[in-house]
Amino acid sequence: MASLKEKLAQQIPGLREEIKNFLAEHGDKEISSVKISQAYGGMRGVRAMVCDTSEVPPDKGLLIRGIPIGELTEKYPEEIFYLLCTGELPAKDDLADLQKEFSDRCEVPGYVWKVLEAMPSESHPMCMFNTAILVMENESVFRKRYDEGMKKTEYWEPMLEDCLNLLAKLPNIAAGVYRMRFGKGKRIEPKKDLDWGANYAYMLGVDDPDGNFAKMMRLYLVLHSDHEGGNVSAHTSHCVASALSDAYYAVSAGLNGLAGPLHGLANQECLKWVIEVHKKFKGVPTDEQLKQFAWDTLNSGKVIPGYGHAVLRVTDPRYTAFRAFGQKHMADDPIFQIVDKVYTIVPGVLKEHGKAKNPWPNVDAGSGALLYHYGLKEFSYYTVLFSVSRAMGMCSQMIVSRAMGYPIERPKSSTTKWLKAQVGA
Ligand code: HAX
Repeated sequence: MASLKEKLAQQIPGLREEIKNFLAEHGDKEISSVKISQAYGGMRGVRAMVCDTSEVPPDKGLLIRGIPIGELTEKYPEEIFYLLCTGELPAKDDLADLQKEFSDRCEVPGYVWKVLEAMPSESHPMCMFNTAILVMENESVFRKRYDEGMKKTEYWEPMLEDCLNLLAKLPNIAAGVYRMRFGKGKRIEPKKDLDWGANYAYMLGVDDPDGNFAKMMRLYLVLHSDHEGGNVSAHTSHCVASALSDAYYAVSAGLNGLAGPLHGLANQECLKWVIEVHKKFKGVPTDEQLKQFAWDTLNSGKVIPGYGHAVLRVTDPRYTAFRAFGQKHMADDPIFQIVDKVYTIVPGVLKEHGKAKNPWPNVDAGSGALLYHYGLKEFSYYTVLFSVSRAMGMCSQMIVSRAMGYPIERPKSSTTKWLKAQVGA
């Protein structure tokens, strides 16, 4: 931890000064105005919060600390976490240091397994995963230090400590949930010498003779790590943490949002849709068949999962990265071929349908086919994989927020009566 903590300790005083001066000079200037339609419309496009770890320009897609995600696909997830927190990629020694921190802290307290074992056997894997995180709240260093009375300027240190402890354990917990929930046999203990992503792949127990599943897992964890601050999971965890709730409360809360079908659960829905296509047409359909299937989905009042986005207006570069991996490693797999064909047909259908503001694929459109190829066929587990990765984004955002001393969130809501009065309606 020395390196990441030292790096943050070096950066934080300068960053605090920068924001203080910026606010003193420009704090009164306006950056956004709000229409009534936005107040009723999920606050789309309202700029009213700060997130420095990443941004999503609608015409480009995810930039992590200014670097396009497409340029980071060969990195380890641990490098991405360091980048999210500090704005810089780690040097070789710093990466080794962070990997050792994760390895040293990966053991999961025994009571977590007991709680999971006591849950109904048909519990959703996301509910099991989020419960495991919440039940570990008792481990929070932040809460203990807060109860002892720590200075506000020190908040980020135990927050970092909690986040490292939590992130280190997530692959172990997630793999344990997989094996328990889907009857895969005993839990597999972590290997101390494996990196975070490869260890997760190893503990799942998926056969991986050539190491490509581990490679895919690292890519998966890199691509899902963060997506600026306004999405449901990031915003929820940020809001909860702003009350000085610790990382266990805040990450669990954020992931409960990720478990919704319009957000992280979409990846389970996507592959389900693709498998339905495969089953119905007994293989890869023709263009016409696929077009008709897409129309049937829309006409039955459902969305086409994996397509559209609240912010993006181009093909999600994370989808592009998964597609490139699929083309390299599984071009002959019919499920991957269907996913690829969907990309050539569905945007046209959605454009003709005329509702979705963005007819292009998001990250969830491609990831499931890759997991399926490697034998991870339990769709309801897919959002847990997403969660392990997205926890890095939530944690980095919380560390930065505590470092900068950002206050409790409290936007103002309005009644319909008040809104009507404002416009004389
Ligand atoms: N298929 C059919 N209709 C769609 C659609 C799709 N893929 N995407 C959007 N629309 C519809 C919306 O349902 C909405 O219809 P109503 O006016 O009848 O409510 C209309 O088009 C306008 O929606 P929008 O402004 O383009 O999109 P939103 O910001 O409201 O919603 C969603 C963004 C991602 C939720 C939406 O595109 C969707 O439901 N997509 C399918 C589910 C999905 O892929 N979710 C994962 C998103 C990525 C993510 O967060 N992962 O975690």
